[in-house]
Parts: sequence; C-alpha cells; structure tokens
Amino acid sequence: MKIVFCCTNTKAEPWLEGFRQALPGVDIWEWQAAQPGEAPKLADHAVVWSPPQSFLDEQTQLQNLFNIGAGVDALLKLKMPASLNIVRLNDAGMSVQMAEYVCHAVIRYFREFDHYDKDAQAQRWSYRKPTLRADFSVGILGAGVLGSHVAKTLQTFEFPVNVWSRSPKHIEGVKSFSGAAQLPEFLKATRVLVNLLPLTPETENILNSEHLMQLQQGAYLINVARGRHLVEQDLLDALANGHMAGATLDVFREEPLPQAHAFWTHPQITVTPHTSARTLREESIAQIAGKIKAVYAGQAIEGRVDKVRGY
Ligand code: NDP
Ligand code: OXD
Repeated sequence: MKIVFCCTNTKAEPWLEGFRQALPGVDIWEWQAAQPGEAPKLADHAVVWSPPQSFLDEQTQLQNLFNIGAGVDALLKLKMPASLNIVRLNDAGMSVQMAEYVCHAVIRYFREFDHYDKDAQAQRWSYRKPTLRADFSVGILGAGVLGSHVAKTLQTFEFPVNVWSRSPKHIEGVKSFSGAAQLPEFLKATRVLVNLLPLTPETENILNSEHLMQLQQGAYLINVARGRHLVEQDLLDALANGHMAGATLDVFREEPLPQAHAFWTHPQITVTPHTSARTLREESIAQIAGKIKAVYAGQAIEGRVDKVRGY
C-alpha cells in the first residue's frame, strides 16, 4: 500500500511517523514534484490539505484523497478524474472544539462580558439588566457533523436552538428548518446566527444584506465555516445601521486577514485566526488509517464527499 502526503502548512514528519505506526508496512512519503524527465513515484491513496493542481496531475493512480479537514472546497476547485474519491474528516475531535468556540462566543455576547471587561478596566462596579434567555434564540446554518453537535451543546445552556439544513433534521428539542423556502422563517426567529455550512456554489455569499437584515434586531453573527460565505461590506453596513450588534469571525475571504482590514479594529467585531476547530493529528491519523483498512476490507466508509453536491 502506497500513500503520498501533500498537506500545505503542516510539518510532514510527525504525520508520516503516525501513519507508519497505525498502518505497519505502509510505504508513505511526503510529495515533492518530480524533476523534469524523472518518473514520479505513484501512490494508491493520498493524505492532503489544499494540494496544488500539479500534485493531482502527477499522481495519476490515486483511488482516494483523504482530506485532513472537514471542508473540501479547496479540493473541489481542482481538476481530477471522476473516479477519484474525496474523503473528508468526520469530526475527529473537531466538533467538541467547535462547540467550545461557539458557546464561548454566544455566552460572551449574552452575558455582556465585553461590557464587564470595559467596566473592570475602569474599576467600575455596575450591573447590567439580564437578557431573557427565551428571547435569545440561536440559529445554526448547517446541521451536519459540526452543526448538530453545536446545537446539542448550546441546548445544555437552555438557549432556544434552531437549525437550517438542506434536509429536515430530528434533534430533540431543536427546531429544524430546511431548504430555501424555510430560510426566511429561520432567519426571522434568529438572534444569534452561527454559520456551519460547507462552502459550495449554493452557499457562497449567503451571509449577505438580504439575509442579515431578516435577523432579529440586535443580531449577532458567528462565522466559523468559510470566509466566502460572508459579504464583508454587508456585515459592516448592518453594524453601522444598528440592525446588528456584533460578530465573532474565525474565517475570512483572505487568510491571513490583511493588516489593513477593517475587521481588525472594528469595536463590534472579534477576530480569531481560523482556529475554532483545529485538525488534531492523532485523531485524524487514527480515523484515516481506520478508513484505509476498511477500504481494503471492502467495507463502506463514512465521509465520502458527493462532488456534485459539493460536500
Ligand atoms: P457536514 O457536511 O457534516 O454538514 C453540512 C451541513 O450543511 C449539512 O447539514 C447540510 O445539509 C447543510 N447544507 C449544505 N448545503 C446546504 C444548502 N445549500 N442549504 C441548506 N443546508 C445546506 O459538514 P461539517 O459539519 O463537518 O462542517 C461544516 C463546515 O465547517 C465545513 O465544510 C468547513 O467549511 C467548516 N469548518 C471550519 C473549521 C474552522 O476551523 N473554522 C473547522 C472544520 C470545519 P444536509 O444535512 O441536509 O445535507
Ligand atoms: C476544516 C478547517 O475544514 O480546518 O477542517 O477549516
């Protein structure tokens, strides 16, 4: 079994060592483009994150691309044979991190901790009127692996939770909205909007003026999916006109976020560097190695991407 590793922004050696332990006897190496005139070494499977087109052009015998992330938008931009499977990470320790991040952001806004921080800096002892939890419903765009876990975790704090997805969901205590026809009703019921959709042609720019202005007055946005979901100027406008109260943004159209970008210094926006749910090496290696073994045993595996649907 031959596996090639091609992940941008990740040191290869600890991953290669982990796969050698998880799959004894495997031939695994880090991809380097073959020199002109040199025959490339071809693998059966690849472990990838955002590989260049030249990688796929060269690796012509691949059966499976195992993505070391949940989102496959970067991979789907590449040209590849229809027979090549893309397999995404299913959770692998990401859903609990995502739940921590989103709950932290929701609670920080709900309990007005930013105001208490300012008061503390000014040594001011001053209470704020509690917000009614029943009026503070959280709406999650996307109810897949991450969105459904976030929904269940938010419920433990007794927030009203709604989800919106392509197909209806049955999560106890959570109201499910589905399809384009139910999006306006979902938005109207939402005070805090959490985005956990995959980036596809259908979802790109979904966080736009038309949709943001349908949220409840004083709405708050938490974008933890992809930067290209958000029309950035539309968020700035909704904050400037007072319809929205703030946003916590983990993902951006351009990453790293450029130094001069307005989001860095905006008083109502909190920026984090695409860190809400990090890929965890041990969990990811265990999951991918398990899937490779399942492939050889002729078993079905979770996380096969539907290339037409885009996730
Ligand atoms: P899943 O594929 O498990 O879930 C996607 C959800 O989105 C599903 O509920 C799906 O509906 C819904 N959906 C997709 N397209 C539409 C549409 N057109 N209309 C309505 N609903 C739609 O993905 P994950 O939960 O694992 O991950 C979600 C995204 O989070 C990833 O694609 C990635 O971009 C991002 N991410 C960000 C990270 C970060 O650190 N910031 C880390 C990890 C992931 P249905 O269930 O009906 O198919
Ligand atoms: C992912 C990510 O998609 O890290 O997994 O953004």
